[in-house]
Amino acid sequence: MLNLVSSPGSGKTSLLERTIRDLKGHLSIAVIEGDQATANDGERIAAAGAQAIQVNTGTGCHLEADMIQRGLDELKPKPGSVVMVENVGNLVCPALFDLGERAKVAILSVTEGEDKPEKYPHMFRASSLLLLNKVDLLPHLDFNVAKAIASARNVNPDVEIIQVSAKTGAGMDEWYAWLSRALTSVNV
Ligand SMILES: Nc1nc2c(ncn2[C@@H]2O[C@H](COP(=O)(O)OP(=O)(O)OP(=O)(O)O)[C@@H](O)[C@H]2O)c(=O)[nH]1
Ligand SMILES: [Mg+2]
Repeated sequence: MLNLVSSPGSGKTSLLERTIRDLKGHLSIAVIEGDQATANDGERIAAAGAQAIQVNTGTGCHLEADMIQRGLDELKPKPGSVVMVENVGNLVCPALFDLGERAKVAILSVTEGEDKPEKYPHMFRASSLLLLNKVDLLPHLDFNVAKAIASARNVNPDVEIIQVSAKTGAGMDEWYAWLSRALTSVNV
């Protein structure tokens, strides 16, 4: 199980949709979607072809382990499958809760500014992997990739970083390779 954490709109659901479509037939993926309200993301995941359940947290700003337990009871993921948890979008509270995941994966998109890792260090320190998303937009922005990478490594020297675009598919093979390694190792 991986716990996807990020600010709202960085592209968590888009990355999951593309991953599900690209890995269809190779990897069984089940998704627990966390949002304060709406079933939008659960519906998007189902349309992409994966089992999904939607958890609405109301006023809550993060998922907790008992919600995951109830979600898993309902999902009943097949042995050998990957459960992707899309946490509620924000860079603060999801960092503090262990859901029983193998790893947290942080997503930062290039429209958010390079300094986010240092401003929200707990989230980036708790994550094993950082997906830097929306790199297709770089030609239109002042975003400095080297600065963003330095900011992430400043708070978490061990974090792995992969530049991706859920829109064009750039870098996604590297993410799938990471996923494949995570499936076969205990420490990611
Ligand atoms: N250009 C571009 N747009 C993207 C990319 N990934 C996502 N988007 C767009 O960014 C917006 C938000 O994407 P979502 O996938 O809904 O983001 P999210 O992180 O799941 O959002 P919440 O669940 O609300 O926190 C949508 O309009 C996507 O089409 C990308 O790689 N490039
Ligand atoms: Mg989403």
